[in-house]
Amino acid sequence: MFHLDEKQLYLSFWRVVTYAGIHYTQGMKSLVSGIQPSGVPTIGHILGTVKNWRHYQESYRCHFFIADLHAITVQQDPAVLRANSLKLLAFFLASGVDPKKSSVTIQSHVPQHAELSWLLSCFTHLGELSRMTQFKDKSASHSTKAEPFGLFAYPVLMAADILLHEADFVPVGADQKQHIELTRDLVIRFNHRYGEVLKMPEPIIPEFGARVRSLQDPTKKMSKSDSNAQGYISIDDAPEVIVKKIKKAVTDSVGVVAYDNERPGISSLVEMYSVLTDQSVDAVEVAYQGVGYGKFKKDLADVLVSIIEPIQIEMKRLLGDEDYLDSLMSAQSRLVISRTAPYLRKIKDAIGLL
Ligand code: AQP
Repeated sequence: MFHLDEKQLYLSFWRVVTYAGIHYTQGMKSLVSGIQPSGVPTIGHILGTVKNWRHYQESYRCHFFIADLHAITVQQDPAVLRANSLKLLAFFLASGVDPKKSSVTIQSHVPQHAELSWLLSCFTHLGELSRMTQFKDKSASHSTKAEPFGLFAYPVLMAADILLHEADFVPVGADQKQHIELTRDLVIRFNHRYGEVLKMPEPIIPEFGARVRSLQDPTKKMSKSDSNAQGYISIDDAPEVIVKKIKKAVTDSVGVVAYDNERPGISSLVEMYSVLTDQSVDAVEVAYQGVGYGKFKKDLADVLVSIIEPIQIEMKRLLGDEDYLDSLMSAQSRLVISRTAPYLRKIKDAIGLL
């Protein structure tokens, strides 16, 4: 597994090539990452994934996508899903994704994702899927036997997303590690049968910020679909809402600003502050020695606002220009379809499909 260490960024510069308006450096390793439009992104998405995308696109051939096919594994209101998908596209761009350097698509606009998912499902064991903790967690909210098959098959579609783009690296939060392991097992199984066709991906999991926790239940991950909006900071939250949510974040009565596994509430806030300000946890602890939670929470809220506000302003501008977003979506999906179709053909040839 790769951790976020500049030294480990694989740089192999040969020469720059331009393909359908996107400038790539030949020989660059590739990287894939996506987010579901199952709600409005949270600070967990910024810290766990998007924060690093801007840097990745300088060093890797990146593909970023809005995982709408994944989102429908849980029931979605059609109008809300459409709005969230566009909002997520604007969020990607406002966070620094540059369509001249990286490709960015809506997953359902590239049918190869779903097609490869079916092919891979024929190599996936039911037992493997039933061991996935995300399936167990999410299916717990359904009445018995009413879980959709798509929720069960979610990791296979995720494997298809990664393998279709021949990704060398996949930056994910710690909760997704099990899905990447399944993808790697599928590569071994498939290649053992058909030769070296699928590329083996490596996860990139940041040591810190890989699992931003709920502000109300710090034993749980912060999630955009949490029924308690006090549990997350969303990209839609106004500055005063952010301040209030952080003020109400669950801590303890010890009153010492420190990272301590026995105190998940304050530890989670310390971790968030350390990642947002690029300081070590030790430095944060020293800076807040003898200072109560009140001052620390105020500073954390200020940092959050300073990061979220510029993204909000840029998102608003982009969402006001639907023509631009529409033409970007069509141009990018055409590009990605033409790039991935020959590789999918190669996979089908290997299996023996005429
Ligand atoms: N709280 C988090 N901390 C760190 N990383 C996170 N990610 C999401 N939440 C956190 C990372 O973002 C990537 C894409 O996530 P996603 O939205 O597609 O799916 P998710 O992980 O299921 O996110 P949510 O917010 O919990 O969505 P819902 O509520 O719809 O299930 C992943 O790499 C993820 O780790």
